[in-house]
Amino acid sequence: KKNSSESRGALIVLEGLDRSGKTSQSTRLHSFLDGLGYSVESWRFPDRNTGVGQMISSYLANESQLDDRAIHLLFSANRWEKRRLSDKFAAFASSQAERAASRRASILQIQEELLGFGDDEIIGFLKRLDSHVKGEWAMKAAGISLMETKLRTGKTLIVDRYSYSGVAFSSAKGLDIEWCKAPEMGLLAPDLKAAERGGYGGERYEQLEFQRKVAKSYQTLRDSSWKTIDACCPVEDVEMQIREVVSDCVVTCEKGKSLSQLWS
Ligand code: 2DT
Repeated sequence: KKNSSESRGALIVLEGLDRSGKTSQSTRLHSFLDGLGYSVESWRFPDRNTGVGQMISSYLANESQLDDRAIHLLFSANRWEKRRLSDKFAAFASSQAERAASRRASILQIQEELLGFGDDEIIGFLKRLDSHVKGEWAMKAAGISLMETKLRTGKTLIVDRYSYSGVAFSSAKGLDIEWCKAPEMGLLAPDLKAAERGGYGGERYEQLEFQRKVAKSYQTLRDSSWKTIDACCPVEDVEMQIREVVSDCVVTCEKGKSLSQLWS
């Protein structure tokens, strides 16, 4: 694989209105990067598989009603919960940090025990930490996010919707934009946001009038990592536009562009 554990992967976010083709484009992009030899993983928000995700899913399907602010915070919580390493690993890491600090176990022994976790990204990360710092490394590992661990160990993440959807959709309902941004603060900022323009959407939000408001909210969130893709043309053309901006981005990240946090 091209992204050796030495260089980091890119955090690529695809945003856009409903039915703008994000999901099929993210699949196409995944195969493209995979074909170039990158190690890639695809995520999407909302992640409907978690407990919070199930509440979101039933809200979107109009099976439950929630206050606008409550659903906003659930969408945000859904990103924060994905940030965490598993409780099991966090507990393990801090107990091992203690063992290493008091020299009851060598770094090597602990690394071997880590193999039981089977998450090669986490192991790879821990192995590269400076063994001279002794106990500190496991502490660091316990505090670092799953997303960051993956990126730092060379995995490129393609994320279908992220905080921008969170802010754009909720502020389109009339909530204050700064209030909407606040709970996203501290999540990792993407290296590239490919925002698809054009196209729109049986779920709750798929009405033209509302989509127009969302489009307006997206505009206010634009910054330098934001590349607009014209999604009105044939899918292959959209695919090419995305390939171009992504190719630049993965190379910059490989060369060591630093990670930052929202909303910087
Ligand atoms: P999908 O159809 O892509 O699953 O999205 N949404 C999404 C929000 O309102 N806030 C968020 O934070 C996110 C990630 C956009 C389902 C809908 O959920 C909206 C469309």
